[in-house]
Amino acid sequence: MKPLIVKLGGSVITDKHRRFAVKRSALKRLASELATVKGPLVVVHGGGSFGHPLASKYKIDEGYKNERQLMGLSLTHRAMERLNAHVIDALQKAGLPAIAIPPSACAVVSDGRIQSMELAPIKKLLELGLAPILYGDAVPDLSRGMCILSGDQLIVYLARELGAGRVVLGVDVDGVYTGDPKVDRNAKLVPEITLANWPKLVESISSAGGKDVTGGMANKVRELLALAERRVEAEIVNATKPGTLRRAILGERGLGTRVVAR
Ligand code: IP8
Repeated sequence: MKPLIVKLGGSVITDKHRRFAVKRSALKRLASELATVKGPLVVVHGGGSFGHPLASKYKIDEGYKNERQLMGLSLTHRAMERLNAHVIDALQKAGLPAIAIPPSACAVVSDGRIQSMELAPIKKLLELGLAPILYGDAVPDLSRGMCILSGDQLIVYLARELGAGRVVLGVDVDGVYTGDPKVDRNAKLVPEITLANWPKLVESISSAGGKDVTGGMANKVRELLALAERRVEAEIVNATKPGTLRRAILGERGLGTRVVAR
Protein backbone atom coordinates (compact mmCIF):
# COMPACT_ATOMS: atom_id res chain seq x y z
CA MET A 1 0.00 0.00 0.00
CA LYS A 2 1.29 3.45 -0.94
CA PRO A 3 2.05 5.67 2.04
CA LEU A 4 0.18 8.86 2.73
CA ILE A 5 2.29 11.88 3.61
CA VAL A 6 0.73 14.60 5.75
CA LYS A 7 2.26 17.91 6.71
CA LEU A 8 1.00 19.82 9.72
CA GLY A 9 1.88 23.46 9.15
CA GLY A 10 3.66 25.22 11.99
CA SER A 11 0.90 27.83 12.21
CA VAL A 12 -1.68 25.08 12.77
CA ILE A 13 0.02 23.52 15.78
CA THR A 14 1.74 26.56 17.31
CA ASP A 15 0.70 30.11 18.08
CA LYS A 16 2.90 32.08 15.72
CA HIS A 17 2.61 35.21 17.87
CA ARG A 18 3.85 33.57 21.07
CA ARG A 19 7.26 31.91 21.31
CA PHE A 20 7.15 28.19 22.07
CA ALA A 21 3.36 28.14 22.40
CA VAL A 22 1.68 24.91 21.32
CA LYS A 23 -1.97 25.04 20.26
CA ARG A 24 -2.77 22.10 22.48
CA SER A 25 -6.43 21.58 21.65
CA ALA A 26 -5.80 21.87 17.89
CA LEU A 27 -2.96 19.37 18.16
CA LYS A 28 -5.12 16.95 20.15
CA ARG A 29 -7.90 17.18 17.58
CA LEU A 30 -5.52 16.78 14.63
CA ALA A 31 -3.90 13.77 16.29
CA SER A 32 -7.28 12.07 16.50
CA GLU A 33 -8.00 12.97 12.87
CA LEU A 34 -4.64 11.45 11.85
CA ALA A 35 -5.35 8.33 13.89
CA THR A 36 -8.17 7.48 11.44
CA VAL A 37 -5.60 6.65 8.71
CA LYS A 38 -5.58 2.91 8.11
CA GLY A 39 -2.52 2.45 5.88
CA PRO A 40 1.12 3.60 6.10
CA LEU A 41 1.42 7.19 7.27
CA VAL A 42 4.32 9.65 7.48
CA VAL A 43 3.77 12.96 9.25
CA VAL A 44 6.02 16.01 8.85
CA HIS A 45 5.45 19.16 10.86
CA GLY A 46 6.63 22.71 10.43
CA GLY A 47 8.52 24.98 12.79
CA GLY A 48 5.98 27.63 13.76
CA SER A 49 6.95 29.72 16.79
CA PHE A 50 9.46 27.06 17.91
CA GLY A 51 11.72 26.98 14.86
CA HIS A 52 11.34 30.14 12.81
CA PRO A 53 12.20 32.91 15.32
CA LEU A 54 15.44 31.16 16.34
CA ALA A 55 16.35 30.24 12.76
CA SER A 56 15.88 33.86 11.79
CA LYS A 57 17.70 35.28 14.85
CA TYR A 58 20.81 33.23 14.10
CA LYS A 59 20.44 33.50 10.30
CA ILE A 60 20.79 29.73 9.97
CA ASP A 61 19.24 29.84 6.51
CA GLU A 62 22.06 32.12 5.29
CA GLY A 63 24.68 29.44 5.85
CA TYR A 64 27.62 29.38 8.25
CA LYS A 65 29.13 32.82 8.80
CA ASN A 66 30.17 33.00 12.44
CA GLU A 67 30.64 30.94 15.56
CA ARG A 68 27.52 32.33 17.22
CA GLN A 69 25.47 30.35 14.73
CA LEU A 70 26.71 27.08 16.21
CA MET A 71 24.68 27.72 19.35
CA GLY A 72 21.91 29.00 17.05
CA LEU A 73 21.78 25.69 15.20
CA SER A 74 21.85 23.80 18.48
CA LEU A 75 19.02 25.91 19.95
CA THR A 76 16.88 25.78 16.80
CA HIS A 77 17.20 22.02 16.55
CA ARG A 78 16.44 21.62 20.25
CA ALA A 79 13.33 23.80 19.92
CA MET A 80 12.16 21.59 17.05
CA GLU A 81 12.80 18.47 19.11
CA ARG A 82 10.62 19.95 21.84
CA LEU A 83 7.79 20.72 19.41
CA ASN A 84 8.19 17.25 17.94
CA ALA A 85 7.85 15.73 21.42
CA HIS A 86 4.48 17.52 21.80
CA VAL A 87 3.36 16.11 18.44
CA ILE A 88 4.49 12.58 19.29
CA ASP A 89 2.79 12.73 22.71
CA ALA A 90 -0.49 13.85 21.12
CA LEU A 91 -0.34 11.14 18.45
CA GLN A 92 0.43 8.43 20.99
CA LYS A 93 -2.49 9.57 23.14
CA ALA A 94 -4.70 9.29 20.05
CA GLY A 95 -3.54 5.69 19.66
CA LEU A 96 -1.04 6.12 16.82
CA PRO A 97 2.37 4.43 17.27
CA ALA A 98 4.41 7.49 16.31
CA ILE A 99 8.19 7.68 16.31
CA ALA A 100 10.47 10.69 15.86
CA ILE A 101 12.95 10.81 12.97
CA PRO A 102 15.26 13.86 13.27
CA PRO A 103 16.10 15.10 9.75
CA SER A 104 19.40 16.64 10.93
CA ALA A 105 20.61 13.11 11.61
CA CYS A 106 19.55 11.41 8.38
CA ALA A 107 19.29 13.94 5.55
CA VAL A 108 22.35 14.79 3.47
CA VAL A 109 21.78 18.39 2.39
CA SER A 110 23.83 20.55 0.07
CA ASP A 111 23.06 24.11 -1.01
CA GLY A 112 19.76 23.91 0.84
CA ARG A 113 18.52 20.84 -1.03
CA ILE A 114 18.30 17.21 0.08
CA GLN A 115 20.86 15.13 -1.82
CA SER A 116 20.02 11.85 -0.14
CA MET A 117 18.48 10.49 3.03
CA GLU A 118 18.80 7.31 5.07
CA LEU A 119 15.41 5.81 4.34
CA ALA A 120 15.88 2.16 5.35
CA PRO A 121 14.74 2.70 8.98
CA ILE A 122 11.73 4.77 7.82
CA LYS A 123 10.71 2.07 5.34
CA LYS A 124 11.03 -0.63 7.99
CA LEU A 125 9.01 1.38 10.51
CA LEU A 126 6.26 1.85 7.92
CA GLU A 127 6.27 -1.84 7.11
CA LEU A 128 5.88 -2.63 10.80
CA GLY A 129 2.95 -0.26 11.10
CA LEU A 130 4.58 2.65 12.91
CA ALA A 131 4.19 6.26 11.84
CA PRO A 132 7.53 8.10 11.35
CA ILE A 133 7.24 11.74 12.37
CA LEU A 134 9.71 14.21 10.85
CA TYR A 135 9.95 17.98 11.02
CA GLY A 136 11.49 21.05 9.45
CA ASP A 137 14.94 21.24 11.03
CA ALA A 138 18.22 23.12 11.33
CA VAL A 139 20.66 20.85 9.54
CA PRO A 140 24.29 20.61 8.42
CA ASP A 141 24.73 21.66 4.80
CA LEU A 142 27.67 20.20 2.89
CA SER A 143 28.31 23.35 0.90
CA ARG A 144 26.91 26.18 3.06
CA GLY A 145 27.79 24.75 6.46
CA MET A 146 24.23 24.90 7.77
CA CYS A 147 20.74 25.63 6.56
CA ILE A 148 17.07 25.26 7.38
CA LEU A 149 15.46 22.25 5.80
CA SER A 150 11.76 22.99 5.46
CA GLY A 151 9.05 20.45 6.09
CA ASP A 152 7.75 21.30 2.61
CA GLN A 153 10.93 20.09 0.97
CA LEU A 154 10.88 17.00 3.17
CA ILE A 155 7.36 15.93 2.22
CA VAL A 156 8.17 16.18 -1.47
CA TYR A 157 11.40 14.21 -1.10
CA LEU A 158 9.72 11.54 1.04
CA ALA A 159 6.71 11.30 -1.26
CA ARG A 160 8.99 10.72 -4.22
CA GLU A 161 11.33 8.25 -2.54
CA LEU A 162 8.68 6.31 -0.64
CA GLY A 163 6.32 6.17 -3.62
CA ALA A 164 3.51 8.01 -1.83
CA GLY A 165 0.03 7.95 -3.28
CA ARG A 166 -0.96 11.36 -2.03
CA VAL A 167 0.27 14.32 -0.03
CA VAL A 168 -1.95 16.48 2.18
CA LEU A 169 -0.76 19.79 3.58
CA GLY A 170 -2.69 21.18 6.53
CA VAL A 171 -2.38 24.97 6.79
CA ASP A 172 -4.30 27.76 8.58
CA VAL A 173 -6.13 29.13 5.51
CA ASP A 174 -8.54 27.44 3.10
CA GLY A 175 -5.87 26.87 0.47
CA VAL A 176 -3.90 29.01 -1.94
CA TYR A 177 -5.24 32.50 -2.61
CA THR A 178 -4.56 35.22 -5.09
CA GLY A 179 -3.48 37.76 -2.45
CA ASP A 180 -3.33 37.33 1.32
CA PRO A 181 -6.78 36.31 2.62
CA LYS A 182 -5.86 37.57 6.10
CA VAL A 183 -5.56 41.17 4.91
CA ASP A 184 -6.98 41.34 1.38
CA ARG A 185 -10.79 41.05 1.03
CA ASN A 186 -10.49 40.52 -2.71
CA ALA A 187 -8.22 37.52 -2.31
CA LYS A 188 -9.72 34.53 -4.13
CA LEU A 189 -9.23 30.85 -3.40
CA VAL A 190 -7.56 28.97 -6.26
CA PRO A 191 -9.17 25.49 -6.40
CA GLU A 192 -6.54 23.92 -8.61
CA ILE A 193 -2.95 24.69 -9.49
CA THR A 194 -1.41 22.92 -12.43
CA LEU A 195 1.92 23.05 -14.20
CA ALA A 196 0.06 25.02 -16.89
CA ASN A 197 -1.69 27.71 -14.80
CA TRP A 198 1.11 28.23 -12.23
CA PRO A 199 3.34 30.61 -14.26
CA LYS A 200 0.45 33.10 -14.46
CA LEU A 201 -0.74 32.57 -10.87
CA VAL A 202 2.63 32.89 -9.18
CA GLU A 203 2.65 36.69 -9.39
CA SER A 204 -0.51 37.01 -7.34
CA ILE A 205 -0.04 34.16 -4.89
CA SER A 206 -0.38 34.98 -1.24
CA SER A 207 2.68 36.07 0.66
CA ALA A 208 1.01 34.72 3.81
CA GLY A 209 3.64 32.99 5.92
CA GLY A 210 6.25 35.13 4.20
CA LYS A 211 7.93 35.81 7.54
CA ASP A 212 9.02 32.18 7.73
CA VAL A 213 12.67 31.70 6.89
CA THR A 214 11.61 28.97 4.47
CA GLY A 215 9.22 31.16 2.46
CA GLY A 216 5.45 31.27 2.30
CA MET A 217 2.72 29.69 0.23
CA ALA A 218 4.40 30.18 -3.16
CA ASN A 219 7.30 28.11 -1.96
CA LYS A 220 4.98 25.31 -0.84
CA VAL A 221 3.34 25.26 -4.26
CA ARG A 222 6.72 25.21 -6.03
CA GLU A 223 7.74 22.16 -4.03
CA LEU A 224 4.42 20.42 -4.67
CA LEU A 225 4.54 21.09 -8.41
CA ALA A 226 7.77 19.11 -8.55
CA LEU A 227 5.72 16.20 -7.22
CA ALA A 228 2.87 16.83 -9.62
CA GLU A 229 5.38 16.41 -12.42
CA ARG A 230 5.83 12.87 -11.11
CA ARG A 231 2.05 12.34 -11.02
CA VAL A 232 1.73 12.47 -7.24
CA GLU A 233 -1.18 14.72 -6.37
CA ALA A 234 -1.23 17.03 -3.40
CA GLU A 235 -3.90 19.06 -1.68
CA ILE A 236 -3.52 22.07 0.61
CA VAL A 237 -6.38 22.21 3.11
CA ASN A 238 -7.41 24.20 6.15
CA ALA A 239 -6.43 22.05 9.12
CA THR A 240 -7.77 24.59 11.62
CA LYS A 241 -11.32 23.61 10.59
CA PRO A 242 -12.33 20.52 12.56
CA GLY A 243 -12.71 17.45 10.36
CA THR A 244 -11.19 18.92 7.19
CA LEU A 245 -7.81 17.19 7.48
CA ARG A 246 -9.59 13.93 8.30
CA ARG A 247 -11.81 14.18 5.23
CA ALA A 248 -8.80 14.97 3.04
CA ILE A 249 -6.73 12.08 4.33
CA LEU A 250 -9.66 9.72 3.88
CA GLY A 251 -9.58 10.60 0.20
CA GLU A 252 -11.99 13.50 -0.31
CA ARG A 253 -10.83 15.89 -3.05
CA GLY A 254 -11.59 19.55 -3.61
CA LEU A 255 -11.55 20.70 0.04
CA GLY A 256 -8.84 23.29 -0.56
CA THR A 257 -6.32 23.80 -3.36
CA ARG A 258 -5.25 20.78 -5.36
CA VAL A 259 -1.81 20.78 -6.91
CA VAL A 260 -1.86 18.40 -9.86
CA ALA A 261 -0.10 17.90 -13.18
CA ARG A 262 -3.10 17.95 -15.61
O1 IP8 B 1 8.03 25.41 8.96
C1 IP8 B 1 11.15 25.07 9.18
O2 IP8 B 1 10.20 24.16 8.71
P1 IP8 B 1 8.87 24.69 7.97
C2 IP8 B 1 11.77 24.57 10.48
O3 IP8 B 1 8.24 23.45 7.43
C3 IP8 B 1 12.64 25.54 11.18
O4 IP8 B 1 9.33 25.59 6.85
C4 IP8 B 1 13.65 25.00 12.06
C5 IP8 B 1 12.55 26.84 11.09
